[in-house]
Amino acid sequence: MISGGEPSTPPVPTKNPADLLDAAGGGDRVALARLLSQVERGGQAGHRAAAQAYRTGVEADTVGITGAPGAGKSTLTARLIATARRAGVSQVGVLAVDPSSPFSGGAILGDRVRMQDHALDPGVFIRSMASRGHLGGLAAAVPEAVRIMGAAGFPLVLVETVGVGQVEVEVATATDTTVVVVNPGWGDAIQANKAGLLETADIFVINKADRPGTREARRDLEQMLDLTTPGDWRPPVVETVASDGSGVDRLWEQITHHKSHLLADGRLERRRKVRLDREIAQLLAARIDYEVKRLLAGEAAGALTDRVVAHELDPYEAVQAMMTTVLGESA
Ligand SMILES: Nc1nc2c(ncn2[C@@H]2O[C@H](COP(=O)(O)OP(=O)(O)OP(=O)(O)O)[C@@H](O)[C@H]2O)c(=O)[nH]1
Ligand SMILES: [Mg+2]
Repeated sequence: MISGGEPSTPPVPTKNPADLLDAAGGGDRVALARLLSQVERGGQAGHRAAAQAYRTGVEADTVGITGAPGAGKSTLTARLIATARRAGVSQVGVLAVDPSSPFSGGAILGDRVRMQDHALDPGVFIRSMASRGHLGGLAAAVPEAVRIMGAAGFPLVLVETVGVGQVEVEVATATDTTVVVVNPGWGDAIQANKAGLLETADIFVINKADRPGTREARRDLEQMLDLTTPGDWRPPVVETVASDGSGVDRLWEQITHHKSHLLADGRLERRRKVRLDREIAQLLAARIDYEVKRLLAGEAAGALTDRVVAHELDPYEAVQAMMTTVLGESA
């Protein structure tokens, strides 16, 4: 019967991370988006989702793309998506992260527009993320989001981060390969150096190489690289014109090359361990901070302070008593 029947009941949307992750792995983009919203909001639901993803043991290769506003990161990212897809990568996930923006879920409109070539490709998923000022901030949410995309079956996740500040560097280095984008002319390379990007870059890109000053930018970068202690990987400097695609194949080659370098001699494991150390330290600090605030808001803390006021306890004894409450007998 076409009309007059019972209205069909829509499926009950689940919030259970395990079910959502299963659905996301099966190609359900709504489920994937829901999981990413959970980690973006932070807190327990996000942690549960990320924990579920972690337990699958499936991880994406990750490439961070960072640089000053307007350097051409989104244009470049759109090109890289196309290159990766041509190279046979089954699915490419993109996280466009703006640490300075309080908006999210599509806030980075420009990125959406520039990447819209891929909107109809079912092998591509693009998501914007902004800070929203939650506990731990974006630096905590990004690795969780990457983890979810990896577990949902994306072998490659590109993370575009706007800006060259502390948080941006942190987000950019939460990936296996960090690409730092600068533009021709003097100054950009020096800015990148000041922001600590020189040590964290695995690959430098001089984008907008169709403009004057490309040689100077290369010279600046190479000179700075000469001065840094030689490791076992000297970041290559790749020139691109993202707007017409020149140089992007060479960039992809260098990304692949860096991946092979990481796979040799256990470098990737070491790098991931450093990241996990940092992530665990941040999670622990956030957790302790939360517990301390909860404790201080409670009645017991007020009672302890009263006893300090009455000279029954000194402030250090009061702190010790609170530490024991937070950390148990080991405090
Ligand atoms: N001439 C020239 N323009 C380019 C090139 N790549 C990008 N652009 C232009 O530069 C502008 C900024 O490009 P985006 O890709 O949005 O740069 P972005 O780094 O993602 O910018 P934000 O995300 O806002 O920081 C756009 O107008 C692009 O068309 C290039 O290689 N040459
Ligand atoms: Mg952008």
